[in-house]
Amino acid sequence: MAASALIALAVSRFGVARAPLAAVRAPLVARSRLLRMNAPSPSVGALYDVPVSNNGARCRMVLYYKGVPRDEVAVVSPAELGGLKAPAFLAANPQGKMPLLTLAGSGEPLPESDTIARYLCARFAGRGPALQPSDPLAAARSDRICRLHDIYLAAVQPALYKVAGSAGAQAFPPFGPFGSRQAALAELTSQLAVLESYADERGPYLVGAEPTLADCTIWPSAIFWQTILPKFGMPAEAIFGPRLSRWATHMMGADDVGARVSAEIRPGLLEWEEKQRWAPILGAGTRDTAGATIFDSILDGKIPADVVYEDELVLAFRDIAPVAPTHVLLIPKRRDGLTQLQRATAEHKHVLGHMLAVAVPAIVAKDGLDSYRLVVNDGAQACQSVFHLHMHIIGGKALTWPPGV
Ligand SMILES: N[C@@H](CCC(=O)N[C@@H](CS)C(=O)NCC(=O)O)C(=O)O
Repeated sequence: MAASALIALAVSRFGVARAPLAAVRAPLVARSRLLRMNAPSPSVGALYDVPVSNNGARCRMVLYYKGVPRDEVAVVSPAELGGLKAPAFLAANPQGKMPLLTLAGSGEPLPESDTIARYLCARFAGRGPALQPSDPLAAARSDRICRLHDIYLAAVQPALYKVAGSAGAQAFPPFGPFGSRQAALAELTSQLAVLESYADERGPYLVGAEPTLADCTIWPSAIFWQTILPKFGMPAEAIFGPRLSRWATHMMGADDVGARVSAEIRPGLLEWEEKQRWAPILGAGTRDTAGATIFDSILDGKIPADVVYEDELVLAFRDIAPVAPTHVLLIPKRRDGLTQLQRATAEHKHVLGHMLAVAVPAIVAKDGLDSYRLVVNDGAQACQSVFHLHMHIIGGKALTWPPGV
């Protein structure tokens, strides 16, 4: 790559930092602005990152453990390049994500926190703890935790705080390969059990007596889990088993680097809270404040119903005032704000799709119907009487058209 690194002064939220501002393919306008600043450059590179970023904090922990000063690696906000999705940033990291390390001199961009962390370990090998153990088994134990994080935990991490339908141009939707937030969060908690089994029994670090890349990788995300999972009803004490609980106490109370990164991340999460980040996110706290309906009594078993179908998401039972030989009401078990169809958001896509593509076919098959009508009365004027979304499945006789208008 052509040696085209640019030099600039940057002020990050971590304090004043002098940094080369990316350099590589920055647009000319940014380039001339940066060159005018004429400030000394960090000798190794600039880490584009913000304090709340857990992936970035992995790299910052390496820098902190190794005591790398800001005049060697500066920490710079991506805003200096116009933001993550600005052409100058995308030119260096086409994924539009932080962290990104741009190397001084060559301007070579290194994206991906695991790659950056390993580069920094190698580049500053003689300083601080190795973080990559020389013992092959210890190294493998650290690596398997990093892999667990990046492949299984990180895939569903955005379910903690990203609204559905917000994926945009991102490579992964917030629920990862899962259909719903609930399923993604269930996966996250089951992967935390795997992490618990990988954590060293005695510690105090995840792989024994010394910190490794495993701690740098997991600790920033652990701060997210501890802060956010309780919003989805998971008790704080149930998030980590005994090994991870002991480790988290050590990282927070006895490890300066752990405490420092926590102090960087937590205010960012608090700011998200203050900006109502979780308000539109289904299941984070109580969003559905409408009163209980007769369907809640049926779901609770307090009122008997002639149930024809049930699975983990929905319940179907025969209408007590049938208008045709088959007249079944199909409801989501968790109302989750779906008092009526017009309240549906992208968060409800999974349950709505499940009703149409899984539950309805099963129900009509049971009654041997090859013709039927699905009706959703959406609102009082459309004759909705119970405000808990429901579908009427009507059939078993010749129906007329138009339907009751
Ligand atoms: N696999 C990447 C993931 C990077 C990532 O997801 N970064 C987040 C911040 S922690 C980000 O840039 N999010 C903003 C976005 O995706 O627009 C890594 O480990 O570096």
